[in-house]
Amino acid sequence: MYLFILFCVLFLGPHLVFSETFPEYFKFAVSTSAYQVEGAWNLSGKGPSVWDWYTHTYPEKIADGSNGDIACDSYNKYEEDISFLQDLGVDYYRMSISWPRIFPSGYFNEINLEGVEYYLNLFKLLKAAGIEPLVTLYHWDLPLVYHNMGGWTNPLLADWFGEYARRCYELFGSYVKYWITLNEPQTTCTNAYSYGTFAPGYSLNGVATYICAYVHLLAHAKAYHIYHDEFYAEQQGKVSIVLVTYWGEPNNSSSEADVAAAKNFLQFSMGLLAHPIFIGNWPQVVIDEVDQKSELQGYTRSRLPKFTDEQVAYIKGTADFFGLNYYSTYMISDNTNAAEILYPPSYGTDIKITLGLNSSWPNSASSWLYNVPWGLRKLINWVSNQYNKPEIIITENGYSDDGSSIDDAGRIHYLNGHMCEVLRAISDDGCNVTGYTQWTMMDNFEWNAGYTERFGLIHVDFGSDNRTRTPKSFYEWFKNVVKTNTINCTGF
Ligand code: PNW
Repeated sequence: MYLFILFCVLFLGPHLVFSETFPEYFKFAVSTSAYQVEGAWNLSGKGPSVWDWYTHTYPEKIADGSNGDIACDSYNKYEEDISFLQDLGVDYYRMSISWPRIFPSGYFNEINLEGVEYYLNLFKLLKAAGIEPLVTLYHWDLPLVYHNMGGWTNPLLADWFGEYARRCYELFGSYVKYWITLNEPQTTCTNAYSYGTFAPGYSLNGVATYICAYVHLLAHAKAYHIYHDEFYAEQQGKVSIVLVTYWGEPNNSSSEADVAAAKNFLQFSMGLLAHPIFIGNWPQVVIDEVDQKSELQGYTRSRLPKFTDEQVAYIKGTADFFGLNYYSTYMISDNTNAAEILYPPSYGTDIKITLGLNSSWPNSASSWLYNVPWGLRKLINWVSNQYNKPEIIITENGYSDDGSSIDDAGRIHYLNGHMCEVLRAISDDGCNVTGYTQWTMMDNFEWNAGYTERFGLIHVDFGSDNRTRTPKSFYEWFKNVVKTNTINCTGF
């Protein structure tokens, strides 16, 4: 009998019971960002951001010609938003502060107290509801003046960002214990500075791509050090950054070239930002490839800006956990042809790969988003192995619908699969994942897709003046997972 019980505990336990229960310390959250939900773009003293300028100047670059002028109107409806969060029972709420809402000129010569008050009220209400704020300092809404001075290609932005971070720690640090400096520099440096699809719409592929990453890293490190030098002793919080990549699976796993190509892809996408922070300096493969190619292209210096030894040391170790976003996977093939293409220079030809998809993967309302749950487990393992087993918080993962129905079976399917893979990464693989954040709490302004792609667990009626919020089916499903701390992974 004892032997039988021992057998059950040791062998069956982890599979039958434990594999479906999240660890006790595990935290659940939902996420939003300021520009995507707040609205009130020019009210109560707020200054303009690069997204205000971009959507107003180039409406044709947004799928439905829309903008975030009103968005979900969360500037006025935050109390209702918080009551939804409370009802959901989440441990955290990931949100961002709009820099130009509190410093309208972008600089620190004037402060908009109404904007400060807004965030203080929000944090107080969250605390009262027992919800921990996880606050992103910068989620893409750069004060317009900095864009006019070159934005993320201007290294001085690192100092301005550092000062902005200092002011936020001073103003809000007694309420906020989890800070994210920057959201997804990878996405900014590709979509916004290389391909021209996000504000400010720069098409400076292969050059600005790396300058942008360089400036983000200096800015992040500055904000991290300011916290630890000036605030940590009193505030005792944690500071990190949110990084994203697709998982890259070798197209043909028995082809050495494809396996190497998939490795390169991950170093160029995730490694570009994570290696300097978690290991030190750019990944060697990025240095080698971009330097060599720049020379072949006749540049007098590499397109990859170099860090000094002091900068390498300054950036290294500036994360108290790993903020990881995951949405989808690509099949990666080696592309030796790209190695021969010299002009125009591009990030894509630097990596020398071809991106592919598997036709069996279910799609979403976003052309780039497929339902590939195992990619998340592989990515978590890859991050754990590359960066010495950091604490990982999944800071975004989500699925888009087209807004036509609140019956979102596709979302339940996507998130059930992904959350089960997170659980396996913890219980079967021993990765240190401590939290999971669903993107996003409610339908909102989805950047260049406008309101045509909806990631919310709450539907928002953008045609109604009061932006009526209606929970989708996934809402109750997620609420139950949060409440019971368990998930049914049969068939996933
Ligand atoms: C993230 N891609 O952006 C952002 O942090 C959110 O603001 C955004 O709403 C959410 O994901 C959904 O898109 C991404 O092309 C944008 O792979 C684009 C990609 C990934 C993430």
